[in-house]
Amino acid sequence: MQVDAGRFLADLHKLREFGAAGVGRGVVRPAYSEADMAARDWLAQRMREAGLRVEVDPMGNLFGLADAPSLLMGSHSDSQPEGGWLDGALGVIAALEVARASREAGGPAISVVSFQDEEGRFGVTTGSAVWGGHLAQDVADLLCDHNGVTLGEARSVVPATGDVDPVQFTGFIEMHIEQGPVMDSTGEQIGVVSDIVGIRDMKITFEGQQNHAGTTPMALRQDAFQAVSTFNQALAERFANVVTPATVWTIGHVSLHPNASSIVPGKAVFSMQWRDGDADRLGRMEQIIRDLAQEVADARGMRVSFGKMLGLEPVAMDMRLRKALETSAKTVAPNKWRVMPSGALHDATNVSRLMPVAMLFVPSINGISHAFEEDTDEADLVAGLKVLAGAVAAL
Ligand code: HGY
Ligand code: MN
Ligand code: MN
Ligand code: MN
Repeated sequence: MQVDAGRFLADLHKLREFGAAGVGRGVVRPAYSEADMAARDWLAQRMREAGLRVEVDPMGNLFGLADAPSLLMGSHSDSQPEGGWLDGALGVIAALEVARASREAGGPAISVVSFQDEEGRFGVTTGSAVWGGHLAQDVADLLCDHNGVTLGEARSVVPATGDVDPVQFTGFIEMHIEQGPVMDSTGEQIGVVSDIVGIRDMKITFEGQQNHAGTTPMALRQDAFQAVSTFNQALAERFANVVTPATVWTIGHVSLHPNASSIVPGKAVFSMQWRDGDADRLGRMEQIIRDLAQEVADARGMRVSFGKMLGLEPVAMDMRLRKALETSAKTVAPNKWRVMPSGALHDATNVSRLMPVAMLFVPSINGISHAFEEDTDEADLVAGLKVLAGAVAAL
C-alpha cells in the first residue's frame, strides 16, 4: 500500500481552516460549534470520495464505513476552546489517508471515525464514552458546559443517520500527537503507546456571603475565592505522600459570582481534575479532595458541594496491535522510536471496552498542546503516517 503524503498534508491543512484562530496554526472548534459541524460536513464528503459509507450516530460521532469486517481508525476533530491544529485532527486525517490508500491497493478494509466532544465540553471524551457504553445517552444529555448549555441541547444540530454497530470492527488504532516534551527532547519520531492514564473530573462549589468589598472587614468575610485559593494551596501539601512525579492535578476553570471588582464573591464554582496511571491512587486523591474542601468550608462557615464525578480508568493497549506498530516503527524510524505511556486521554480508552485498541504518537514541538502554538515537524507527521500504514498492511 502506498500512502500519499502530499494528499494527507493537504487534507490536514484544509481541516485546520475550519475554526482557524489565534497565533500559529491554532483552531477554535469546540464540539457542536458551527466550525465543528462545518468541518464534519467536509470530512463526511472526503469519506464518501474515498469510497466509504457515511453514518452519523445520535451523539454526532462521524463514521466512514468500509465493508465489514473492517479495522477502525481515527480520533476526534473537535478542539479545546483554544486548541492546536493536530490534536485529534491528525488521527482522523491519517486514518482517512490509510483507508484511501488501502482501498486503492486492494488492501484490508479500513473504516474511519471522528468522535464527537473528545475534548470534553460536556465532560470527559463524551462522544466515544456514549458509543463505548461507558456513559448512558440520557445521563450524558444532562451534562452542562460552563455556560449552562446541556449536551442534549447542543446535539440537536447533529444530522444523525443511525447507530453504528461496533461488532463490525476487528480493532481500533488511533494516531495522535504526544502533547508532551519526551520525544521532542530525545529527537525520536515515533511513540508506541503502552497504556493510557485514568482521570477523575468534577465541579466543586464554595458558597459564602456576597458582600461589599470596602466595608466588610477581612476577618468577617465569607469569600468564595479565598476558599478556592486556600484549598488549592493546601492540596499540594495533602497530596505529598500520595502522589508520584507522574501524577497531575489541575484547576482549569473557575467561575466567580458575581465576578466584580468591588464585591466579595459569594460563590465560586471550579473544575477539579486529576490523573494517574493507578486507579487506587485516584481514589485516595478523591478522598483527600473531598475532606480538604469540607475543612476549608467549615473553617470559614461556608458551604461546599460536589458535582457529579466523571472518570475513566487507566487502560493497557492490546499487545497484538501494539506489536504491529512496533514492528512497523522499527522499519520506518530505526532507533528513533520508543514505547511510552499516555498522560493525555484519548477516545481509545472508551473504545477499549468494545475491541482491541492501540495508539501511536508523533512528537510535539516544545511539548506544547492545548494551545495555539501546538505543532509537529512535517517529517514526523509523515513518519507516523507510514508507521500506521505499515502496521495495517501487516495486520
Ligand atoms: O484532556 C485530554 O487529555 C484530552 O486531550 N482530551
Ligand atoms: Mn486529542
Ligand atoms: Mn486534547
Ligand atoms: Mn456603593
